[in-house]
Amino acid sequence: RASRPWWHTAVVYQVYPRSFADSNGDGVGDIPGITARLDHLDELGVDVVWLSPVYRSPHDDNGYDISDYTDVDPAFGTLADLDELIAEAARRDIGVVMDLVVNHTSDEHPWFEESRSSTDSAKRDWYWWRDAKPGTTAGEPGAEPTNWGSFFSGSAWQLDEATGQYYLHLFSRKQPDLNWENPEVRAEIYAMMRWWLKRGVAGFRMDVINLISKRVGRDGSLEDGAPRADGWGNGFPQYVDGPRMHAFLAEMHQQVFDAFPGTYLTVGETPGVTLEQARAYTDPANREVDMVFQFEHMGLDHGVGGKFDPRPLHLPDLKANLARWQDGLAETGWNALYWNNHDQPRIVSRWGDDGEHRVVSAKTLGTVLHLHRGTPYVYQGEELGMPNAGFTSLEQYRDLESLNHAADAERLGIDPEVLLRGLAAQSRDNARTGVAWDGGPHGGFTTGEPWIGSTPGWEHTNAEAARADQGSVFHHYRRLIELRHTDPVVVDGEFALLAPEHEELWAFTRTTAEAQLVVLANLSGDELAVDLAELGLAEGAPLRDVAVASHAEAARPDGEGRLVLRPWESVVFRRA
Ligand code: ISL
Repeated sequence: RASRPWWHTAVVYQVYPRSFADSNGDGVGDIPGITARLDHLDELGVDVVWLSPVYRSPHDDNGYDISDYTDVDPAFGTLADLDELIAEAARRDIGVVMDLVVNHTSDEHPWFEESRSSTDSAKRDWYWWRDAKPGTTAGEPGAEPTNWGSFFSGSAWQLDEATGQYYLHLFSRKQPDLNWENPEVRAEIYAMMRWWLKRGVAGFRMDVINLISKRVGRDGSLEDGAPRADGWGNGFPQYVDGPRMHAFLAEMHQQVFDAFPGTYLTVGETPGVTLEQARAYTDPANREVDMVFQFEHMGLDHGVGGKFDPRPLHLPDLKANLARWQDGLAETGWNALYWNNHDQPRIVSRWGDDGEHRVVSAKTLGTVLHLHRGTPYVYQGEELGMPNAGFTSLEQYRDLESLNHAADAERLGIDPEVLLRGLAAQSRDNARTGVAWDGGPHGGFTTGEPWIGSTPGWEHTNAEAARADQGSVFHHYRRLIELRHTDPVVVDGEFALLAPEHEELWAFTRTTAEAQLVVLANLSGDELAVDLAELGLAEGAPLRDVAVASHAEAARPDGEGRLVLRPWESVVFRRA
């Protein structure tokens, strides 16, 4: 596979700049802070940094509401700072991938300001403006052009008093959706992307890219959705994977990436994506994107009331889900592998044990993910085994999804205790506290007052302590990344899930013509005896060589083909 693209063997590290490292003591992370910490990433061994948005923004959604795509927000630094970060990363063979947020802009973007200025503005059609529903009066309940609910509670439509029309915002009111049907909009976006490629970026992570094509009738009509639990309509069928999705992505590829020599990493964030759709998006023959983030596994602990109504994970569901994606994209397309990002609770708290077994459970979760086939993503702090934020009162939350949900809780009949429990388990703020660099105040994230509370435990869970301890989560992730870089079986090996129904054991093999990796992981706090014959592993070369393991002294099979895993222990054997 000499001709495979470089990102097949790469590992990506996501930086959420606001919470990574603060260089100037204002309590907000910034670009010079990232540059100063590049050696941490270099030691970890990652190939790419994906930077969550650093563009100019009013920060209604922490930078996912952009008011200038070609400038850096003063809170994060300057364009010169960013150029320096890109250059310093390149010196360490690390590429910088930018976040591309083009389903919507900020309502403070000049395009939207011009668009909203009058119904016959030249840019009116750059966004989704619609009259109140026929037979209603604008502003009254039920007058919204469709019944779609927003991702962040409430209607997806906002009335603009000045012109008497509504605009669409699938996310916050300050994130109006761009109208991709308009060719001028697309041309502006492609030009902006080329501008970034010229600046030396390694690619793009494309925010909610599968929502850009809305299902719109010839007469401009948009259809209502079926009622959802909160009373609003589910617009998903009207804007997820819409009719012109593939045309838009293919056009983007041609207008942007084909215009520059070299290969880039492109990853689409695609909520609600199906395996079949993902195959089409990532089939190299279609020339759209390299890989997509799927969300099915992230929904496995969501209850009937949605993400803030969590239920326990049933391990066989998770194993089956990832296995299905492994098989589904084995021949065509490519997987993006992740446990965490800035929108999800911390994995060690979510599906590991952030108490007694924090270190080993974080390592084992890392092992199972990184031994799958695809490109793994590590979210800042995951390599330290950082747990959830541990917030216990509403005042501690900053995220607008969480705050809007809290504001809606009474109407939804959610008891305040239940609300706090739901937020503590699932709020996006769990992943947005400052990274703990050392044992100092706020874990050394800032010398000032951080913009959000700090995750307790930085005295022991911090980067300095982790780097000094060969048994840390950090060194385990470093070994997993190194294994991917040195062992082609990790990259290419065919995936086979063993014992799919087992509720504690996660076992699978990765196999090429030359060698096989056998992954055995105990996803429970109890000792677990594994019978190799039952798993079909008794045949073939003995399991002797350990490729990577959660414990310094890894479990070994005894003479009878039995192997006992300690609580949360995992071991990866390699045999020829
Ligand atoms: O986090 C979510 C809700 O729990 C997801 O539905 C999330 O909103 C969705 O994946 C889209 O996320 C992306 O776009 C949003 C932004 O708020 C997220 O941070 C970003 O990752 C709007 O730009």
